Amino acid sequence: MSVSLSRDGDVAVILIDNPPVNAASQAVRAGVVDTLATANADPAIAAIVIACAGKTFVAGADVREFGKPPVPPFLPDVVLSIENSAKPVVAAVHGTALGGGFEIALAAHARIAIEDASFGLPEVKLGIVPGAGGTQRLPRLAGMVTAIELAASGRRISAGEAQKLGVIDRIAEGGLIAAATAFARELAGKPLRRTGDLPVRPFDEQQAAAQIAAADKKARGQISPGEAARLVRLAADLRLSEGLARERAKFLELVGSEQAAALRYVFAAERAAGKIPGLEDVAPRAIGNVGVVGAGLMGAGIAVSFADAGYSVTVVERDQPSAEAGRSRVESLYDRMVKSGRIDAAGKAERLGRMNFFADRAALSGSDLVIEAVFDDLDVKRELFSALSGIVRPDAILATNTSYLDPDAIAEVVANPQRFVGLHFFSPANVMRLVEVVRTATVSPEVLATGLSVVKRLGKLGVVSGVCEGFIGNRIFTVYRQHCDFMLEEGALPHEIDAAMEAFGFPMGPYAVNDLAGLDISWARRKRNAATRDPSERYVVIADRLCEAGRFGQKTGKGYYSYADGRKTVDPEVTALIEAVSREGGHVRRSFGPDEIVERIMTAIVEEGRKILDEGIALRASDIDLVLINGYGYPAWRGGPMYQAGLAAADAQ
Ligand code: 3H9
Repeated sequence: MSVSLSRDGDVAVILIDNPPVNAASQAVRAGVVDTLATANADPAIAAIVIACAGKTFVAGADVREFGKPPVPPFLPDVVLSIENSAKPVVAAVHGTALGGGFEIALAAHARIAIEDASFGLPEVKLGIVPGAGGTQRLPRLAGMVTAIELAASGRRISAGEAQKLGVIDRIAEGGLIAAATAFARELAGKPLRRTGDLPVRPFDEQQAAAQIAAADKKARGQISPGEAARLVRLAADLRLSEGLARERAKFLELVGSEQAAALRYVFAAERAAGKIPGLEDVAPRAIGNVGVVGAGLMGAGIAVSFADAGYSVTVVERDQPSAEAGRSRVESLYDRMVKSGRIDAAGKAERLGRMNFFADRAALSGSDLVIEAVFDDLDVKRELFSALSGIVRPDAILATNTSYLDPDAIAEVVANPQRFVGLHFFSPANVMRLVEVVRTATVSPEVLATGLSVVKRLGKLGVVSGVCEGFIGNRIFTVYRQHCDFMLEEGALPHEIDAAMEAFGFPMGPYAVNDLAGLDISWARRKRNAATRDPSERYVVIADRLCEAGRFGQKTGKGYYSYADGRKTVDPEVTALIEAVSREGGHVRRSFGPDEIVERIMTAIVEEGRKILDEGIALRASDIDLVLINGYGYPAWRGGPMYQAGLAAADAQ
C-alpha cells in the first residue's frame, strides 16, 4: 500500500510511502483520492494531514510514466480534490517537495515544513511546465515576480525562504507530523483558505514582461522556461479553472516533445553516471577534513566548493604571501556571492570559519582527503605527491586535479597508490557542476567510490573517466577545437563559427571562450609538446600566430576578437592573419554556412566519442553527453551528441 490513513483523535493522517522519493505514481494518486474521500466522509474527522514516509515529501510526478499513456486519476484532479476538500488539509513537508509534490502542498489549505525542507518547480529542467496547478497557485501565494522566477528557473527554495515568501505557513518545532496534526486541529471548523481563491497581488507589468523575455533568452532554444513564465503571468488574467486548463494543455504538448524526451534522457543519464559496475556493494569512506594544495583560481574555487558543502578545509600554499593571497581570493569569491544575494554575511563568515590557510604542508597531516591544484607540470606534481606521501596519514586519499597529465605517472611516486585518484574540476570550480573522477590504474574501489560520493556531496556531478590525454572532456574538446581551426583555415571566420555554435545552443562559441580563458596557457602547452607532435598530423598555426602577436584574449584587449572599447568586435587584423595562413597552406578559402559548421563539429565530436567508448575511457555514451553538457555548455535540451547520433538510447533510458 503506497498510501495509508491513520487517525490521531479527530485528525486523519494520510501517509504516502512510495520509495525512493515518493513520486506521485498512479497508485499514489489513487491512494490520495481514496483516503481523502474516506477522511471527508468520516464524521469523527475534523481535519487532515498529508505527509510522507521515508527521506522526502513527494518529489514530483513519476517521470517513468511520462511518454506512456496517462492513467487516471490525473495529478491535477488529485490536487483539485485536495483544494476542494471540505475539511482543512495541512501538507507536512520534509525533504524536497518538487514539481507535483510542491503542487500538492500548494493546493493544501496550509503548509508546515521542517527547517531543512526545500521546495521547487523543476519541471522546466525536464523540458515541461508544471502540470498540476503550480503555475497558477504559486503566484497567488508568492507574488507574480517570485513565481515567474521560480517556475522559469526551477530554482529550489529553503523552508525559511518559503516562509518569508508566504509560500508556507510554519516551520515545525519538534516532530513534523505532531506539529502538523496540531496545526490541522487549529484549522478545524474555520473557513478554509483555498490557494486557488486568492487574488494575484498587483505587480509590476514591465518587470514581469522583462522576466519572460529574459527566460526565453537565457534558455537559448529550450522552450519550457519561457512557457512556464508565460503561464504564471496568465494567472493574473484568468480565472483559476481557465488558467489550469491552459497549463494542462501546455504540459501535455510539451511532455510529448523532443526536448522533453532529451531532457528525460539527461535526467536518467545523471542517475546512471553514479552507478559504476563493480562498486555496487562498496561503501564510500567518511570524509571530514579536506586539504587543498594551491590556492590559485582553481584551488580557491575547489576550496570554496568544499567549504560550501560543510567540509573543514585546510588550504596550503608555498609561502606566507601566497597563502594570504589565497585567502583574499577565497574571500573575494564569497564577496561576489554575498553581492549576488546567494549567501549573506553570516553565511560568508560561517564558511570562512571552516577554512584555514597555511604556508606549510605539514598542516595537511590530519586531512582525510588532499587534492592538489598546483601548476600542471609532471615534475611539480610528482615532487608534491612524493612529499605528501610522507606527511598525510597512510590511508588518506590523495587526488590530483590535473587536466592533461598522466595520473598514472604521478601515482608512481605515491606511497599506497591505491588511494590515489583524479578529481578533475572545471573552472570556475565553485560554479561548474562537472567533476571527472579519474580512475587511475592503481585506485581501489573504495577510494573511487569515495571520490564519487564526495563529488555528490559537493552538489556536483561526478562522471568516471579512464586515463587518456585530456580525459573525456578535454580530449573531445581538443578535437572540436581542431575542426574549428580547420574550418578557419579553409574559409570560415571566428565570428561565423561562434555564431553557429551559439545558435545551436552553446552559451558562447569556441573562440569567444578562448578569448575569455586566455590563449597563452594552451600556447605554452603546445610549445612544450612541439617536439613530440606527429609531423604528419594537420596543424593549424593561427592560434600560435595570434599569441606571437601578443593577442592573448580579453586580458590583453585582443585575441580572436578585439575588445578595444570593452565590446567584442571582429578585428580585420585577425581576418587578414587567417587569410594569410590559408594562403601559405595552399587552401582556397570558401564560405561555410551555420549548418555545415555545426555538422562538421558534431561529426568530429561523435567520432571521438565512439573511440572513447571503444577504448573504455567512458563507461557509457550517456557519460560523454553529461561531460559535454556540464563541462562545456552543450545544450542539455538536445540530449548531447551521442544521444543525437542515436548511440546512447539504450544507455540511460
Ligand atoms: C512533475 O512533477 C510534473 C508535474 O508538474 C505535473 C504532472 C501532471 N520519478 O536523484 P536520486 C528516482 S515532473 C521517478 O539519486 P537524491 C531516481 O531515478 C517531476 N523516479 O536521489 C533514482 O532511482 P534509481 C518533477 C524518480 O537523493 C532514485 O529516485 N520532479 C523521480 O540524490 C533516487 O534519485 C523532479 O524533477 C521521479 N520524479 O535526490 C524531481 N525522482 O535509484 C527529480 C527521482 O533507480 N528528482 N527518482 O536510479 C530529484 O531532483 C532528485 O531525485 C531528488 C532526490 C532531489 C528528489
